[in-house]
Amino acid sequence: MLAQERSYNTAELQALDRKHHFHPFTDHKEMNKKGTRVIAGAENVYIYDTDGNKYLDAMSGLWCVNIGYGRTELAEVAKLQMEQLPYYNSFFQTAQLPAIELAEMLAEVTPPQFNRVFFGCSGSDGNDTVVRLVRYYWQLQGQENRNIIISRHNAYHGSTLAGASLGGMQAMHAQGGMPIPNIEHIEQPYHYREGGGLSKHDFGIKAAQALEERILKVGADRVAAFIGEPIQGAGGVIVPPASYWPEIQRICKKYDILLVADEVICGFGRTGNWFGSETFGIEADIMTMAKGLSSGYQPIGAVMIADRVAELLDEKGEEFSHGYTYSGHPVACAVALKNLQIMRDERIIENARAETMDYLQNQIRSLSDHALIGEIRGIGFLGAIELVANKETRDTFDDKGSAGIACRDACSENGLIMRAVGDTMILCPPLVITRPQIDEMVSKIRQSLDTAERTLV
Ligand code: PXG
Repeated sequence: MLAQERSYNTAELQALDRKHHFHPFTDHKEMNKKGTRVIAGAENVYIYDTDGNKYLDAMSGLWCVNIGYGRTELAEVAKLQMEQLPYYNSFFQTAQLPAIELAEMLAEVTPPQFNRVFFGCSGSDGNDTVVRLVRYYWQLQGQENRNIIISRHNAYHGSTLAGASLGGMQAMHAQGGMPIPNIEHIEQPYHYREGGGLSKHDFGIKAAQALEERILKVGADRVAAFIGEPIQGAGGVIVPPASYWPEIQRICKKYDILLVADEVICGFGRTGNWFGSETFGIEADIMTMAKGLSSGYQPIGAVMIADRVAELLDEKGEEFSHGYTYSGHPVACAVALKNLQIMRDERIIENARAETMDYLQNQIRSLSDHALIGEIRGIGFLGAIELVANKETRDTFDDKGSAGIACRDACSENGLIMRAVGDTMILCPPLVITRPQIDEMVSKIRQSLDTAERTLV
């Protein structure tokens, strides 16, 4: 019997949850007013709660279920692997088959400069690894002072101390002594809100040149790396102008600074190519990956290391004093490997690109006549709908994200899961979403916008 067909006592589950569960990124007072939505099962692009309600999950969980829910092949490999070898580590010169095979597969699907991988459990710990790795890289070359990493305001790189410090989220920094030392933040390429009247092209160049200005300010011999998401996800799906990344690349090359692409959201087909770096022509030295790596079926993250970095580590390095008990966890690796094999063998990215990607982007843009919509942006299977009170002035209803909350709540009433980042509604559906499902999603969005509009004015 499928989870969604069983019967549950939702009120009892909610009471237990309220009593014992401290949730991530949750205002518990708000949540407890209505009780958590308890999810019981999922299939394809739909999730089901314990009251039997069905929702189209336009967020792929948390930007991760790229392959869609319910792929039993992944459950089967997890079972087999647990029976054969549920755990062994990769420390102290040992290895096991799934980690070796996944490493080989990652070398195959990532851009050509990548042939080595360090495994972790999430995107956050991956970015901790990045901080350790880039500082170690410069240390090995006798440049200990090259330890500054430049990131951007409104970036999201995770929730560990290093991840949140690299990120540019003020609310996170405000809760506990962050950023850690030697992290700098520059402006983000957010044309709609911060373009200052410039064309997209000129603004993209200007936003990228903030990197050069900061490098010169802190001293070129101090800067170890620049990190960026090809498209900022949690910041509100900020799609940079086409001029942005080539200019960032040029500046990194000029000052010999490592370029880190945080592909945690953009990786594994999200932008219509295997990696966001390919969509934007970024030639990264390091890539952080998680989420779509296993389509969220297992917690796993990975940091890809380009040959030029790996060769130096091999040549000059001793022991890299860093690693996690679950680095290269065999069950997580086996599941991730199967996920990637399915993506490759079923040509999920190529098919989605050919059949639904442009359709999705066109359909969401068909909403632009709605009175609440200021801007619609997106690439591949990522989209953002920014809500405003006034299309001309771009004014919002307030600075509390009320429009976003109203629309998000209306969505869930209408059987649609969307995420609100302030007043920006986010779309990140599984890559296997079909055209009729896109139609269903877009019509539910329009319906929800209408409801939100009525509550706001
Ligand atoms: N980098 C990026 C670009 C991310 O989007 C992380 C790193 C951290 O990954 P882990 O696996 O440690 O969560 C992320 C995660 C949201 C939301 O509300 C976004 C993320 C995670 C949780 C919530 O949009 N992104």
